[in-house]
Formats: sequence, C-alpha cells, structure tokens
Amino acid sequence: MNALILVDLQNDFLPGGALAVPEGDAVISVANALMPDFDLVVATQDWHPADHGSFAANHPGHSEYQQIDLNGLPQTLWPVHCVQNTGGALFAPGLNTAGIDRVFPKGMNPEIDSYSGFFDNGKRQSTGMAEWLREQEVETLTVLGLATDYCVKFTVLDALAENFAVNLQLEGCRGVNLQPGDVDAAVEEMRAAGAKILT
Ligand code: VGL
Ligand code: ZN
Repeated sequence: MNALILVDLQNDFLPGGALAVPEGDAVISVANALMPDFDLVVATQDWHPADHGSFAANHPGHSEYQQIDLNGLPQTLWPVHCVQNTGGALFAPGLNTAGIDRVFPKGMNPEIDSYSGFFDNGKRQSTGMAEWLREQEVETLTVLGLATDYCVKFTVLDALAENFAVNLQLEGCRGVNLQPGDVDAAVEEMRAAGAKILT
C-alpha cells in the first residue's frame, strides 16, 4: 500500500496566515492532483492550545524567531499559529479534504513542540500515525506539505526511522528559510537519511 502524507496544509501557513510560508498556497493543487494516485491519503494538522510553549507570546521578554530552551529542548519561538478551533488551524480552503482518509493532529501538549507527524520533538509521545500506517499495510510514503525545513523534514526523518520507504515530493513543498539555505539543507538531510527526492 502507498500513502500520501499531507503535512500541515493549513491556513496559518499560507500567504496571509500567522506563520505564512512563501508560496505555501502553490502546493494545494499539487496535493489535490496527486490524491487519486494513492491507496490512502493522510493529513497532519498542527493543533496547538493557546498556551502552547512554542508561541513567543507565551514567553514575556522573548521575541518571535528567537531560540530558547523549552523543557530541555531547543525551541524556535513562533508567532501564535494553528490554535485549536480557529480559522488559522483549518485546512486550506482549496484542499480536497473529502479525499483525506485520516487526520493526525499534533502539537497539543503545551510543554513540547511537535514538528513531525509521528512524534513530538522529544520523541516522547507517538501520534499513532506509524502504528496506523502499519495496520493498513502501508510500506511507502510520499510526503509533501509545509514547511520543508520544519514539519516536512521531521516527518520524513521519523518515517525513515520507522522503516517506511519515503519519497519527498519537492514540487509540493515550500519552506520558511529563516536562514538562507535552510530549505536546501533540509532536502539534503532528508536525501542523506534515505528519502528519494522527486522533482
Ligand atoms: C511548523 C513551525 C511551527 C510547520 C509548525 O508546519 O512546519 N513550523 N509549527
Ligand atoms: Zn506549530
């Protein structure tokens, strides 16, 4: 079985959103076009409580995009984004959500961030996605979404560590590039870890 993994195709990551990824809207049509080619389509959804520790607003004296230590892990402080039950957390309006078989929310624990769709950043808790994919007898994952240098990267690296074969659909990805070159470095890291890069 082949599964398509759609990473965080949510309003806050699109132009005009709270944590807009440049050209993030360009990947929606890529996602819609690929869905019919897969046995299963899975979406991850960044789904934070308002008091989440990754939000700069919850750390007085700190600013957005600063790095801090959050309960023992390095944490980039982000603008408030993808708060549960707000419009910014909804899937992109153009996304064919009827084609999605299963959604895995992540980032609900205010004490720790969760870039990957599989585990939190400390690999302490599983979302259940790996177990579910194995139950469906999925062996190969094709991953696309936002953002290449954060949630896509960590989802791909965890998928490889969980022994799935992974294709990265680059045309369906856009990144943040907080530092110039971050996206290229992320793609190289995924390739070196065993992902097949599709362009
Ligand atoms: C993401 C930063 C914070 C992502 C999520 O989807 O890549 N990035 N939360
Ligand atoms: Zn987030």
